[in-house]
Amino acid sequence: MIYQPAIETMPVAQLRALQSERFVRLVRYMYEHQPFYRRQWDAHRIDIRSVKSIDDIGRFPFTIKTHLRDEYPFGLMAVPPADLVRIHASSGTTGKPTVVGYTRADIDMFAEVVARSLCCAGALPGMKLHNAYGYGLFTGGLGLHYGGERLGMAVIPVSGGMTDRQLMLLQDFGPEVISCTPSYALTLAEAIRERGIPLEKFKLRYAILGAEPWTETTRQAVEAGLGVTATNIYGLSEIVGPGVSQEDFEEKGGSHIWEDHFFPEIVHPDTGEPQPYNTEGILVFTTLTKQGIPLMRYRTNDICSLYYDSGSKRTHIKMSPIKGRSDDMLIIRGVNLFHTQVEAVLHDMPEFSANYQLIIYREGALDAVEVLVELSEVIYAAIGARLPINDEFLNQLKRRLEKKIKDNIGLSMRITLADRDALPRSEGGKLKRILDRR
Ligand code: DLL
Repeated sequence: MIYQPAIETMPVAQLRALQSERFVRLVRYMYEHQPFYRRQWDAHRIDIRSVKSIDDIGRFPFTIKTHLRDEYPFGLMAVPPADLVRIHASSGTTGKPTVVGYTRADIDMFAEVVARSLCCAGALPGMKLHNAYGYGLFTGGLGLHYGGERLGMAVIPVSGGMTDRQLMLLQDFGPEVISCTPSYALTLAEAIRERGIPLEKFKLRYAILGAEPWTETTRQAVEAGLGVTATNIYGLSEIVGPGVSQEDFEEKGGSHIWEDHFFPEIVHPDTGEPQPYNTEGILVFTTLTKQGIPLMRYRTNDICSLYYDSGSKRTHIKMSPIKGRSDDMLIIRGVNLFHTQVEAVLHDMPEFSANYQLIIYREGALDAVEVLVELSEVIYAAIGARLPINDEFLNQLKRRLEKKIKDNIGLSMRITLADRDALPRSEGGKLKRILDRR
């Protein structure tokens, strides 16, 4: 089902006209209500009266996370605190978090784009949504919650963690849809297998996974382990939360960005120059309809590319899966590395599981990478429960993975087979895949 067909299938030229109209209005609104932008644009001598369409967007400077931090907590808000109905904050690992305030209209828009996303993921009114995203300052829990209700689903606000209780509710309540991080979906799938619960005990059909990068390796494991069709939901609190983009459950591959609310650009990481479609770079968003804290050309630091898919049911532009964040990119012996690249290599080798971790360490003066990876159930079934260390077969397997990584990524990495269940699992939130020991 398409939730809002008139918008989601709007011809691109019409969509562009709508964006232009909204953009011109936005620029005036921001100039009047956000002193930060007035100062910044005055300094850049931007005459906002000369802004006529979305094509003028390139004249505006970027917004970066530091700007939000500098204005902590409420300096960037365009409305007085009394007009806000909710405040979220991103979990910054260092320093102050970034704070986002929502007016009633913002919450309404947030619910609308998440309802759209849920439908795009296969969910229908009347279904039940087991929402295992964390409730709290993080936008995942409440974001999916309001979107599910808007669509007409019964939302079960489980939040993350307490896996056994989740398994009980999944069986007893029989939700057709689950939302959680991909790493937590793996945890659930594994727990189901370990406890020997047959998939017939569940009614799950769709999983909506996001908040961290993931690849086809994880998709396969989650789809098989939970008996679902799994799709990608993307978003960030600065822009709204989840529901900025969503993958269609029948098309898969890329995710539609809801362009009537969020105008996307891809820019070059170093020069900031706009990049053509199908070229990788930094994803930048301008919020076209937000009231509480509209942002102009916000650099997400997420790496992906944009493209129009003429074979799609909807007209909105698609983004490729996020490869990683530019600030999380490792540079190892001159080679750029995201952990998702290693995950993608694992995809071609069913002998390995989707549980892996990268350890970055020093080897003399150079940086080096160790891949810790667990074997898949296929192998355990074949060799018995524990890992025999000197088995020639396992050494061969390691060498094959080593070569595949070298061929695909261009780096030699040390492969270590981790004992079963030795690697950290997600307990509900985002999982840390990289351990920097330098
Ligand atoms: O993670 C919002 C969200 C909640 C999205 C639930 C999807 C589902 P933040 O905590 O502000 O917001 O983190 C945003 O997480 O810039 C990306 O780096 C990463 N991220 C989010 N979704 C995806 C995804 C939420 N589907 C940051 N794939 C973003 C890859 C993702 N990375």
